[in-house]
Amino acid sequence: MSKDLRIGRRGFIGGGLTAAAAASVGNTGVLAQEQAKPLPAYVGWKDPNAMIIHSDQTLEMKRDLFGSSLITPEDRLFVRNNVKAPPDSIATDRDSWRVEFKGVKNPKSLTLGDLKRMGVVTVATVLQCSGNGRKYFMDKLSGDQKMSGTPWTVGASGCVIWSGVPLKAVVDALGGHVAGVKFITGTGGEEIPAGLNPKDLIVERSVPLSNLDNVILAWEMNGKPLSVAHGGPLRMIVPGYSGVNNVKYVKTVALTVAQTDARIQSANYRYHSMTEKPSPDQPPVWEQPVKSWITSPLNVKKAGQVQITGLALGGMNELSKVDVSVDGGKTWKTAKFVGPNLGRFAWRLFVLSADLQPGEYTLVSRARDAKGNVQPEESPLNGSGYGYNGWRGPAVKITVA
Ligand SMILES: Nc1nc2c(c(=O)[nH]1)N[C@H]1C(S)=C(S)[C@@H](COP(=O)(O)O)O[C@H]1N2
Ligand SMILES: [Mo]
Repeated sequence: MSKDLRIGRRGFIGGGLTAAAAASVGNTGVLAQEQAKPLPAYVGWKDPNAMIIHSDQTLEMKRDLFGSSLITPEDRLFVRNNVKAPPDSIATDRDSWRVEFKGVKNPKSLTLGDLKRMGVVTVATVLQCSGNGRKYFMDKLSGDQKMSGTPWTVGASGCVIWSGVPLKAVVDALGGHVAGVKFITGTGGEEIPAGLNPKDLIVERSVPLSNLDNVILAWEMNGKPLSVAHGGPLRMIVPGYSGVNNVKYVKTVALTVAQTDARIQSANYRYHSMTEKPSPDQPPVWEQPVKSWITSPLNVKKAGQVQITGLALGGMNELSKVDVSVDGGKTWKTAKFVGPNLGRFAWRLFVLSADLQPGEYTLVSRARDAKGNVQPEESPLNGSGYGYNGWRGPAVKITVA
């Protein structure tokens, strides 16, 4: 039923209604269906009231739940699996989980127990699906333009604290990397069903070797052993890089000369135009761009003093400033950063105190990083809807009475 509605929604768009009208018509129905779905068993412990269930493999956190304490609790954090998640039994004996290290002078298989003896660091990062905000691209499609993928708004994101061993410490202990390598390639531990081509399904991602000082192999999230849903027993974290590069249940870490030819690297997660087919020579989805959005208020307000709050991330860079507009981007005021700065890979909370008289307001925010990159009004459209960081898309319309 919900599948039919989805097809119906695309049908509407193809059928010549304006994209916005189609989205609002279609969406009410799709949302109603989504709310009715129960949580899938492997994430049955999530807060059911916090999640928008797009499918069993794609669960988004509701926008009004970002809160104002920076860290996203695990029971609300979005979930995205490209293939079916492995069973919880892979984490029965966590310390015996094995990881194969390749592309080092002394290649070796190490257990999680071994890794825990080699070093420990913590890092706060924004974990965000590469397609977060795809809905804002979809809303603007015209004519016969089509885009597939989950229509995430802002909730395929969270800021979490990881603890684990720096990959550099492991590579050093194994004699350093062999000559000529250019990438760090992590492989997920999902079992590929027999009869299917592993290259088509395996979650194997390559990122540039320049990340060697940042990457950690994490066994803990927000102070607890990492759940299987979020990649336990062990996950490769590439701080600043979008979701897909953070390989869950990592079972092989290889320093490689070339990027993997797995489909998820070679064809998927590439920036390509609406008309091009994905190919390995297009830019990969790696570093996250500077981005922000309003988290409160999201609806009707009483006239008077209002604290307008939001979240901003700099991707690879520190943030320098966030501006907020209550008139849809005509005029801007600089917001204040609030609370601890958990480092350049985390997001920051910002607030603008405003005196709002009765009327209609459109709240938007625009972040700038320390290198001078600023959020554009709209992100350039790309065929798969990756990397949306426009300030216009997540605008909030409120009525002040
Ligand atoms: N092994 C493995 N790692 C994976 C995935 C996956 O399907 N399998 N999905 C990726 C994608 S597309 C995203 S957005 C994030 C989602 O992380 P989360 O489910 O912990 O929120 O994990 C990434 N790492
Ligand atoms: Mo993703």
